[in-house]
Amino acid sequence: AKLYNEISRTFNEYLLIPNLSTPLCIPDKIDLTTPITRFRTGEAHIRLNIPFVSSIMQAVSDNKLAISLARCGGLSFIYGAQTIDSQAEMIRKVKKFKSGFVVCDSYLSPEHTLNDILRLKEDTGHSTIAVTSNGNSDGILTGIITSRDYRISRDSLDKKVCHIMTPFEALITGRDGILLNEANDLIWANKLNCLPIVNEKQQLVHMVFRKDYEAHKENPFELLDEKKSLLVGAGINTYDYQDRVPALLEAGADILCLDSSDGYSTWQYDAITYIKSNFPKAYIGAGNVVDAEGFRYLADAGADFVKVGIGGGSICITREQKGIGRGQATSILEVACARDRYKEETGIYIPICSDGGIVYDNHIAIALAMGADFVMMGRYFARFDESPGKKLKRGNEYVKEYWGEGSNRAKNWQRYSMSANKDTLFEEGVDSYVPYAGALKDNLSVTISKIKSTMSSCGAASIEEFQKKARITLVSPISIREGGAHDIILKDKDY
Ligand code: MZP
Repeated sequence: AKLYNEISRTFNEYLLIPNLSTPLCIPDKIDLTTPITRFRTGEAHIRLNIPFVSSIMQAVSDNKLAISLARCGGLSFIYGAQTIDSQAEMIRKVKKFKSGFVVCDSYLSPEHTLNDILRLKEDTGHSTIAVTSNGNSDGILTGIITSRDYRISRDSLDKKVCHIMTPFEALITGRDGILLNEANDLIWANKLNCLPIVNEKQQLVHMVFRKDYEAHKENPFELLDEKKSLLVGAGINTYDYQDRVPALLEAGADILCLDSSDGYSTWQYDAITYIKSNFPKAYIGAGNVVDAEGFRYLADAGADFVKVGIGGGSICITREQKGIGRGQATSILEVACARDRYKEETGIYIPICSDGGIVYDNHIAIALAMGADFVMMGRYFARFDESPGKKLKRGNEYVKEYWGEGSNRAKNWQRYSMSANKDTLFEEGVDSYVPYAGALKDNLSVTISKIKSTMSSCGAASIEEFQKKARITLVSPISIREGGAHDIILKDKDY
């Protein structure tokens, strides 16, 4: 046997050392976009607006959570431990929704405004509407706007009383365009750094963000009332991919991911090569692996991204049951080096995803700093209103159900076992509760704010820059204790 001298470590054992912060990396300027599929420099690839994907789990990623997360700029992989038809149906439900948002004007009478807004929502498939208003109609609008909508008052444009989205925020939140319907809304175009499209009477008919305009320069009218659907992924296994993949692609899945607790296997190699040769346009991630060898194997097979992590999931008992696994930080550090070597050798960049074991928001920042391009989380998302688990009251607290794919409850044996003998199957996951935390969007915006703040302290304005510049230090158990509140009496502690 080969004995590794290096200790296998977790994110909690590291801290980041600040670099020089400058006006270029204040939180508002930080770009969290990240690649999730392989590319050569300059080649097209899929990018997310924020580096978060939700786990391929029955307790996490159904269509409801997928819609919510995609609207915030992330992506869900709809769980694969269900029939092909029901998984495809979930994909279709997500694809029905559009990522843009519409701005309509309230210059009409209140009844008109209400009907117009409802019709616009219906017609465009957008569930978020921003309504421009003048002072008079504010009261009326308050009654008809839902929590997802925005009220934008012209009077407050400069005062910033109401929330006006900048193109950057629009990007971050996954919204990609705005529609206005009045010539004098040109002023808005400038404020929002958009380019106007005018009709033959020089009336403004549409506004687009500059980036979209560039892509449609030849015929900007192509963009009118254009609908972009939300991004969605889907988990698949190494057993029925020949039937499942065409159905999921047909339903509109943007990206697939082979879901296994141990992805360093010939089954994954065969599945990737089969999918790549039969569906050349399909994107497919693979995993999970924890070292350079596993990464290289899946990269050579053609994986578009590689997922890293064995045994670190909050509901996972694989390490106890099988003695297999590796600390998540050590795994990411090694795989990130392998990814960079692969890029030097072949010119191809293959994004890596850190999967499982994120306990605090700062672990996300550390994972990115160590080289992950995005993180996959289960426990984090299971806590929200949108996740499939039931919300229950336990004592004085609300909790949500969260169960592992390797638990008896999930029965997702394809993820764990190669054995045909059902009598010898054993659990690798547990059934549990997590504290209920409210709406996804509210929690995610706080997490994003913390990550941007960390990156700002580390002098990085993008994830790529963060990975290059980050200075990471190992901490002793005593200094971990020093990092929390200590040697004081907390006011809200019960005695
Ligand atoms: P966490 O975010 O809850 O810490 O970890 C979620 C990850 O744990 C999933 O993305 C998946 O890779 C892994 N997982 C899911 N089910 C099990 C299990 O039952 C598991 N053992 O380890």
